[in-house]
Amino acid sequence: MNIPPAAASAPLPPENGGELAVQPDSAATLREAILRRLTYSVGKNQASASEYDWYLAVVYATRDRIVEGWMASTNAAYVHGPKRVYYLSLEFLIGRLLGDALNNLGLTEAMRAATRELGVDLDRLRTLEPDAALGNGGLGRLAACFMESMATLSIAAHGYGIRYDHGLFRQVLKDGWQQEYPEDWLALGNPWEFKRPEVCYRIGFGGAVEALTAPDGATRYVWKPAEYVEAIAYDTPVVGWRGAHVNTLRLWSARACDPLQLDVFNAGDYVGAVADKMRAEAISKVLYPSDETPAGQELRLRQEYFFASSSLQDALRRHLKQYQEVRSLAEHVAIQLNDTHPAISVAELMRLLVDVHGIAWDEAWKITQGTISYTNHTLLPEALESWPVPLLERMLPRQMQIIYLINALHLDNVRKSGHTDARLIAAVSMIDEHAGRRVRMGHLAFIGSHKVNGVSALHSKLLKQTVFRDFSTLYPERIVNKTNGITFRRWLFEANPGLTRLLADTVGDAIYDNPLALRGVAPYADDAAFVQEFAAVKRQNKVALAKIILERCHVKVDPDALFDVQIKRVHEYKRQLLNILETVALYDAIRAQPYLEWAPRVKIFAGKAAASYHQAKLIIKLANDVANVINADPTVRGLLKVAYLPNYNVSLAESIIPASDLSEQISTAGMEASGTGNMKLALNGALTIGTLDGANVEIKEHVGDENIFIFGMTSEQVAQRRGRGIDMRETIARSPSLGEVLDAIGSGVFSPDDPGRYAGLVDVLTQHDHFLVCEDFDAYYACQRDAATKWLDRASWWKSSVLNTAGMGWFSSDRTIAEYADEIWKTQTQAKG
Ligand code: F58
Repeated sequence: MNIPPAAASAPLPPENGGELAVQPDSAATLREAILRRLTYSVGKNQASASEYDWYLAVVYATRDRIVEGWMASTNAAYVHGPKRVYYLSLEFLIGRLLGDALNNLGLTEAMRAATRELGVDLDRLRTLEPDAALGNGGLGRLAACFMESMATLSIAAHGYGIRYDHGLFRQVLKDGWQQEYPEDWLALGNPWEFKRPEVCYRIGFGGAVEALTAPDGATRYVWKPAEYVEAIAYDTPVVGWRGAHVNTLRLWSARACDPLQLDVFNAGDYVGAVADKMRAEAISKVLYPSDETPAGQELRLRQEYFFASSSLQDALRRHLKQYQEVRSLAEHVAIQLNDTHPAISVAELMRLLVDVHGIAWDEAWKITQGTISYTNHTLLPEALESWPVPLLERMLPRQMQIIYLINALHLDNVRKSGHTDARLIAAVSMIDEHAGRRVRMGHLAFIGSHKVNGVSALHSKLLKQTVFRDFSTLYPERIVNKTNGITFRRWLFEANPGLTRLLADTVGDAIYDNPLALRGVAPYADDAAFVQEFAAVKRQNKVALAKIILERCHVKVDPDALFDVQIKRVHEYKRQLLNILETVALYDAIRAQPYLEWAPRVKIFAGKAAASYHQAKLIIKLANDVANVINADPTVRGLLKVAYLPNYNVSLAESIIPASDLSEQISTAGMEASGTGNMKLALNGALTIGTLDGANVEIKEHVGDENIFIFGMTSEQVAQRRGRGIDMRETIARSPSLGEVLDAIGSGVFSPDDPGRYAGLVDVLTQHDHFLVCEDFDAYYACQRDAATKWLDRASWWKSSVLNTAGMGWFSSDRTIAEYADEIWKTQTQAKG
């Protein structure tokens, strides 16, 4: 895709004195650059180069074009002193970087031509890059979108996280069962990163705290850890749109202070000699190891502290270098905690300020609160982190002392402000006394922050009413909303070049710099010529996806059928099960009434279940069992097909999303904090079928009620319904269709090899349906029929589809980040377009 230069009015980056950071290279220059890199960095000549060698040479040549801008951006932050932002996240789901970098540098077409001249295909090379899957799902992908938007808006930002040796597992479907295999994204090295061995911090664990009395009588606390681990920095440049600004994603890798115990080795115990090294390096080995065992829990807490402490030490070092003192930290630095995983930062920053830098407690507390803010991503009680007090006392004794003191002072303030009610005091305490004593990390993050945000309007409202109800009464100004967004560079320009070209040709190049310019497409929703081209782009994307489905699922699908897509982590609250039940009901209906005009449909699923989440894994198996039966049934005559694409990741999402017609966003209302897949799909012209949950509510407002299919209970109705109990026998008795579906699944129609496989699952739905699948079933089924009716009236469908794309500009993560910058971080942005 050839992206035109920015409009003359677009502000130019300050660090280059008004010049665009990147002057587009010609294909000839790039070709030379690739060949130089092939020779001097990869050590190969053209004759002996493998595809992967070419890939490396292309990445190096691309990276070279980022590095100068990177240094300029880094320097500018020291010279001009803008407020810096540190985004602390245990997850960055960045995916492949080559397409992103080329696209943002405006070099995609020149690079394509350069590689073609060298006899290699750029698109093929791009597929050789492993997906960097350093995250589970939405939370991690949001961090990646935010990094790109912060660079685009020229915010002086660093992302801080962990450089896991193994990211999210690779999912294989064996006979429909999920199997997990380690992901080895670093097996062939990582050409994007720069190791910084000189940036190394010692991170302590365990030991004891000594109280020392200074000559003036004051007490100083000195933590003497029993063990140290080193954190080594690896930097990846993150280039913003049009290459104007480049930020750093700094990921920490754990290294033992001593590579081995020589005396133990010399005594012949070769395994024992490296035991300490193994223990230290386990910290950055795997993303979210299972926290079901005590050992696993401890490792997870070690990860959290390891990355929080190294990031804070690094941020303080940079601040000291620039300002020679730490007192002005809150003026110059904003630290955003992505969920509670980095919440130990509150105690650690206090420790660094008080114990290491000698700041008095009260002043240190002001600095900490002024610097830190926290984003909540879930209301699910089981997902709210808390750590056993004994574990914290053992592993981080000084931080635990600090937490106790923060809590005591906080509860004092609560009492002083007239709230003496014991229930409220217990509810806002950082220590949960219910099931053994535990530290509530959400409370710690809340108290240590000047702002706390939810990720959609509904979620922020519910935060105030539920998880932080009492806090919200005590600190009414603290909770704000920042509805999530997505970067259009990856999720529209790169993933859907055909649609991007059409949109730009129709309403102009403004769409490249101003997402709201997409509104200009709305008047074309009734324009037959435009709609024809719009539909043609979609069809082309569907043909490409059909090929992937054939290759990976061995299912042949018709690109002219309605592609009905549910792609996300598999979780009961997301209700993949509701979708499967509807699939079975539709299958029954097609067979019962073959003479009706059915809209041919392909149900496409993709998503991973957490390795220890047995119910979610059973749901994946059910989807696959249902697929096998339906796909093999000739009486369906191809009117319904089901495909479960294995190993969902960012790259697969980039192929599925542009090819989707219908986007399934059917969580139990009140349970999906926001969703961001919903935004990606609607932007690419898919119509949403969904509940009034998370950001669906705002998507509805932006695309218009006629262009979205909303069904089911609202969050208030969900709360009421649960209040009446979650036994669904009466509900099922009222819905013959649901009853039949449950009978079929429960009696083994889809699992003849093991007829009892789903009996337990059906029992849960019948008698303990916490996610209210049964209660919403009829409304969902009816809404799906409305969707089918609209599909059969293609003019109406395409009109709605165009209006979805036209209405989604507001969901750009540039808008979200600009809001964080204005209202939370108080840092200036270099607004685009
Ligand atoms: C997601 N959370 C929310 N958590 O579910 C989604 O609604 C929201 O759009 C997104 O955050 C971004 O705000 C999420 O992805 C996780 O992946 C957990 C991380 C910790 C382990 C369990 C999963």
